[in-house]
Amino acid sequence: MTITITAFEWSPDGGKGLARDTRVRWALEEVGQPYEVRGVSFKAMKQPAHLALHPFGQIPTYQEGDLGLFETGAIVFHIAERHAGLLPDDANARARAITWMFAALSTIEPPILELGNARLLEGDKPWHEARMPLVKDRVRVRLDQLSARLGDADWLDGAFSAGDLMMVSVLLRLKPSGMLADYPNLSAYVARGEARPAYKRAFEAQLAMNKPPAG
Ligand SMILES: N[C@@H](CCC(=O)N[C@@H](CS)C(=O)NCC(=O)O)C(=O)O
Repeated sequence: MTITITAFEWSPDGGKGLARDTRVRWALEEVGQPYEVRGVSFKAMKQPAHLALHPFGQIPTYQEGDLGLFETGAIVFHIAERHAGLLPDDANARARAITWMFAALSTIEPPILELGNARLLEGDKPWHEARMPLVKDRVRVRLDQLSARLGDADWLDGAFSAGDLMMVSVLLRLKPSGMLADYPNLSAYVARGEARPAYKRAFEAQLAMNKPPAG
């Protein structure tokens, strides 16, 4: 059955791979599943046809036969459950890998998103300069803890898993801030993720379809 995902017709990051379709592409590449991509404009994302697929008017979505999914956590989990390669066979190790997926999305990603929003959307506010240290501190607390847990391991819990895929994807969003440079083990962890052939294919594919709007 054909898998179709949606992605920005033109991503605001100019093809740096930070839009969330990249993590879905990466998961599909890791498990060797072919997929098609339908680009959507910002305008189309808020229209009824797309809202039927994604109630919040966002990308990515995932369609496979009569199954329609949104939310990258659910999509990557679905891919990992259906195909070998992203979750361990051992039940406890599998549960821990899933725990890391949730940790990436619900503990690490929120302060990173907050930082991105503060930098991109609030730069002109009179309180911006005063607020930035607080926002950065919230990110640092989590990076300190994650760095301590990872230590000198290659991946968070044994072999590479969907938990690492999600964690690396989330940490990649910190790149523009330069904050990862203070954490050599996390920087190396992210670089290991980026070096995976499946990530490279996903990155190249999103870059190839990233065309600025005409005019
Ligand atoms: N929690 C959602 C977040 C989805 C999301 O924020 N998508 C962004 C692109 S990376 C988007 O569509 N932004 C446009 C908008 O919200 O209007 C997920 O993980 O799938």
